[in-house]
Amino acid sequence: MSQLETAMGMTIAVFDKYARADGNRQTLTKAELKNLLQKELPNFLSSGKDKDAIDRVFKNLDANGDSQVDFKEFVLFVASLTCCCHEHFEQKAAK
Ligand SMILES: [Ca+2]
Repeated sequence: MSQLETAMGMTIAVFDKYARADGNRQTLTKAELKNLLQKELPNFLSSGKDKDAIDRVFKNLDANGDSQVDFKEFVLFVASLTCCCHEHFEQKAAK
């Protein structure tokens, strides 16, 4: 597999790993999302480890408001986070 194919496969695998923790394997509950963020994106939450931070992230990700984060909602989040990283590194490179 190419690097990009591997990255796509890993994104799916990470979602699946946390989404399967309880009941519905197609979606992340707030508890599952919290677990995922703490383990997979520890730096993302470092500024706010409180419950409010998780609540805010969950609300932002749950675009259709069904109190679950599905794969589409998750992958959009990963994509926008990746864009932020890209911008960050471009700014660094420009200096
Ligand atoms: Ca949702």
